Amino acid sequence: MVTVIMGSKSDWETMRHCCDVLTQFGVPLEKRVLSAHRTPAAATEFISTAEKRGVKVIIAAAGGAAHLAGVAAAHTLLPVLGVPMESASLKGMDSLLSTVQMPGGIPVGTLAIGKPGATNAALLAVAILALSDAALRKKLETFRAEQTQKILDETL
Ligand code: RP5
Repeated sequence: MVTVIMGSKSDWETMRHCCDVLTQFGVPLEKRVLSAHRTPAAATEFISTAEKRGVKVIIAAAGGAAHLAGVAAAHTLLPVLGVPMESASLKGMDSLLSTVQMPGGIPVGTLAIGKPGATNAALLAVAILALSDAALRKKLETFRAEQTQKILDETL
């Protein structure tokens, strides 16, 4: 199972793409709005208990002073993938830097800003899970082959 958390419901329009990809691969997921700043106790409780619920990968999206992925990583040994949300004032550069610039010792695998990052977080989670799931690996191979063929078939 994969956990997808986001700092605000306003992140959902972007993060729905992440959940759509996980669903497309048949990966069970749980999704919640939880904030490192607005709901710190609930966020840490949810993250700390994720492994016991059978979660294997955590995807955390936040924008602005985006601390959710870092806080998540501090509270679990599970791999944490961070998705910086595109912010109105700084176009997501604030989110990107505050997600990616973790101190050595507590890693967050940071993806691209916005929709590409949301999609790729799901694909990276699938790749991690596929290391120990042959059926999922097959689905990933098929996805890549179809994607390649789609590009090769493009006409202009
Ligand atoms: C962050 O602040 C959220 O992840 C969101 O990207 C940003 C803005 O949140 P709202 O003011 O739209 O709730 O915590």
